[in-house]
Amino acid sequence: MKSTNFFIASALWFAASVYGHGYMTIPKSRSRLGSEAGIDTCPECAILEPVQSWPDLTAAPVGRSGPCGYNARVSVDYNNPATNWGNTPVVTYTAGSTVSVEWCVDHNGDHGGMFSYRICQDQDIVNKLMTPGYLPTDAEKQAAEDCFQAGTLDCTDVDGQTCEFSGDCSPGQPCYRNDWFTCKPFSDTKCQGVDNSALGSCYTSIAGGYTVTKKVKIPNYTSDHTILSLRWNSFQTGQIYLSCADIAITGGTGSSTTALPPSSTTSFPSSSTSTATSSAPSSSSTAPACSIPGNVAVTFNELVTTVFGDTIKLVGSIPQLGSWNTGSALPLSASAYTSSNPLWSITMSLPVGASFEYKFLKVSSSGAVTWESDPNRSYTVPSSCAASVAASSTWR
Ligand SMILES: [Cu+2]
Repeated sequence: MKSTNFFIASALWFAASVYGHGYMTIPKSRSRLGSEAGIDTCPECAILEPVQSWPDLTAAPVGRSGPCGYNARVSVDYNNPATNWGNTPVVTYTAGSTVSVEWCVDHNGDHGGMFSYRICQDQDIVNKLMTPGYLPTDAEKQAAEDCFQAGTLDCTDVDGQTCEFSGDCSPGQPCYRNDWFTCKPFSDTKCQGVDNSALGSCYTSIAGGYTVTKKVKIPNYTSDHTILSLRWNSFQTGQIYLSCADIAITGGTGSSTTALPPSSTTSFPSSSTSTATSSAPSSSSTAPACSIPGNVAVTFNELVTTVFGDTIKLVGSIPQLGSWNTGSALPLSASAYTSSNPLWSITMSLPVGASFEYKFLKVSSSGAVTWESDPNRSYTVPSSCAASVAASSTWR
């Protein structure tokens, strides 16, 4: 029995040290876009290794991984735009706003540790990561990384957010800091313990993922196209995970130099997820006042044929949507349901700019729960107070 346990433990260790891992999912990172395009078969596998990832979180140079990550498994360098990522922002944020961001940790590769989101406010440096056909040198990648590290979006910048010290770090060690975000102690629930979300609440290719959600404050900075980077330092293994998303920031007073011209206009939410009919996030300053300050009425419409006794519910990655807890899922109304237009609907007040993933559930009269098929749907509430918006989709 003991030897069996030892064998299993060894196998798990092997799995954990080889597989697993994580990547930014909200906003959609280049890795996620690579995965959705079928190019990256393991978006959670962009690993910088072997490096000293603990206890000094900022000591290791990024090498070829750069601030956006290099996935050696599929030989994709995300520090360079490609057909399916890097050419346009996936989301527009308002300077000074607080937004929800998410990464996904794989079940087999939850190595604990700490992570930070960063924005480099030097457009010339960031442009090196956004020039089609140009692969930055390792020195340029490191210069960019240094700029991103100078632009950490501190946990402590968000009013009311709990910013803990890592249970795997002692006072006096360089990891003893709460400007970065921490996973739970490695002996406890690790990174998946941050949200306590369900297995499969976000996509990973190996063993299924758990969402890790935090709030960050967008700096007072303006750019038509810049980059948000995630750096996760593993506690368990000598590994660092890097991924990045293309974003725009409006309304700030600070900007350094000119962004590269966008190759096309921004489209978001992506057509690959839900079909969202919304007034596009507006960059104008003439938005009407929010009926509830900072909130927008969002209507979710789902076409799904049901039988008597069924209920359609909505659950998602943010607290307003139950944080993936099916017990907290929100019931939709069938008041407009007809056999030719089987409409279930719910309208909720959600924070401007909130980005999240969600799914619909079918709950039968017996209590049996059926999830929609993967992938998760995604939505970003417009950054202006439009009167109301709707996200419409059909059960899958
Ligand atoms: Cu791993």
